[in-house]
Amino acid sequence: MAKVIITCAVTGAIHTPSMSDHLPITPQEIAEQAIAAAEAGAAILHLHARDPKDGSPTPDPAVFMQFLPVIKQSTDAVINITTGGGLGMSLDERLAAPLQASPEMCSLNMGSMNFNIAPSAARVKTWKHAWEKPYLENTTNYIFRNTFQDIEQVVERLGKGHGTRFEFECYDVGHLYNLAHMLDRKVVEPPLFTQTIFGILGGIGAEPRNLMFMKETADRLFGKDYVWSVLAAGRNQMPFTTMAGMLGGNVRVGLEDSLWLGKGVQAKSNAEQVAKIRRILEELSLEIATPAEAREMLALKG
Ligand code: KMH
Ligand code: ZN
Repeated sequence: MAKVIITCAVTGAIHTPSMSDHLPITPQEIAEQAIAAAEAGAAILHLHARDPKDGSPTPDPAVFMQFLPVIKQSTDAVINITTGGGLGMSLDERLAAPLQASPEMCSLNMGSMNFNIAPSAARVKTWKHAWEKPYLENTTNYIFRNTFQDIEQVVERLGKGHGTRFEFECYDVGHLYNLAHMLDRKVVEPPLFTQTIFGILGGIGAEPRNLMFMKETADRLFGKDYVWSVLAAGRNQMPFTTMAGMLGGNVRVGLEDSLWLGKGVQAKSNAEQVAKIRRILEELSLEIATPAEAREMLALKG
């Protein structure tokens, strides 16, 4: 059986500082947590940046450059930079840091969608920063824009321009068909690292039958041309990644996707979540892929 690639999504642009004291914000915190996650078993580190002053998501390449070299110096993990960015960023802003850093891997979101994270604001009692509440509430009227032209532009500028390969983010069944369309037209090349995503309000719900359906659809569309991975938001993170492991898939954890370790227990770090899923997978007699093995499985430039 193939080894399991663990991706860790370290901070993201969904959660805000008031939701958890453990969410890494500054370049130093992001670097420290990313390195610890790699030491715990993550072969791939999916990275966003935040404004060190107030924790708001930033596309500023100068901020990315404060932590990317530090992480590269201390780990062999694959660097995967977001092209999704955060609420309100233009495509050019979203591409600025990846184009400067030329990473082995970037995320590529496979369709436009509503993306509502406002419900998670209800749990917050006091706000640390003025931007957080409106940021979350704006998502009731937010369209996460990823048109066919946007997708092709990302592939053109990063894939063709820099040899970057992609984590294809598929939040619903239609996104798998969008990816198949890109494969048919030879816009993208196998192996397709396909991240199927469950439990984002606006995408497919976190129900086991949906996980099976997404897998079966991807099997039908891509056959041997894809490498399957799963992430699920919030409390569904560990159950869904466990199911993925049992079904021969790869997994993504990290504080971008969930602030929790278990019921009522916040994760104190990204490494804690990596260690937990690693423990579960190894208990199931599965082996964890090293960064070198992940590079080979995903045909990365290295
Ligand atoms: N926030 C995740 C559900 C991106 O950065 O491009 C998906 C993601 C998007 O990681
Ligand atoms: Zn992300």
